[in-house]
Amino acid sequence: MAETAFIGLGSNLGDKAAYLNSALEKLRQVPGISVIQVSSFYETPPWGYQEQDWFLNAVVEIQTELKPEELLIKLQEIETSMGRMRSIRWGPRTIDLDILLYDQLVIERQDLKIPHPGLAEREFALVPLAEIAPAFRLPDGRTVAELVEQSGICMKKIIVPKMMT
Ligand code: A4P
Ligand code: MG
Repeated sequence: MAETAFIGLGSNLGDKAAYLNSALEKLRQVPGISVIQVSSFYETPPWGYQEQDWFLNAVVEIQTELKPEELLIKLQEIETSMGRMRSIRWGPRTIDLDILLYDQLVIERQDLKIPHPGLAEREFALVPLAEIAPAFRLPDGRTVAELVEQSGICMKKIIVPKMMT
């Protein structure tokens, strides 16, 4: 049975919009993944390691037949195919694909944590997620909109550039 999942996309090197669009195209081509909705692309200040360029972030809703572990492997293959190198933690990257939510599943493994542990504090993930799925329920029963409200995040703080497709 297909499950609903949300993937966070981020890029802060080179032509960021082209990297996001290319990752979306590659996601569409994966057997067992259907892209349902894509958020706007958001320009966001770097979080964590600050000595780097601003990011372009987005969130995509998918329906997938893949199990979470299989989905993670596919996302990592896409990252690698797009020249992603892992050097500095939280550092610059051509493309970063994170599983934010997968149905109402909770996974607590070293290599896979769902919901994504940073979700509640990260405007760059929460704002695009709330744009496309405010009513989606987290494993704890709260909706995405309730999480945004409780986190005190201001939805208008992030610049939304023109849709670049
Ligand atoms: N991993 C565990 N759970 C997951 C999950 N739910 N989805 C593991 C994806 N991967 C998950 O990730 C390290 C390991 O996390 C993987 O091997 C996987 O098994 P990584 O992508 O190799 O390294 P990373 O991305 O540098 O580390 P991390 O901790 O994932 O960083 P984040 O949390 O992705 O943060 N600022 C703005 N404005 N926008 C951004 O997009 N991104 C980061 C990276 C920092 N600052 C940012 C942004
Ligand atoms: Mg990551």
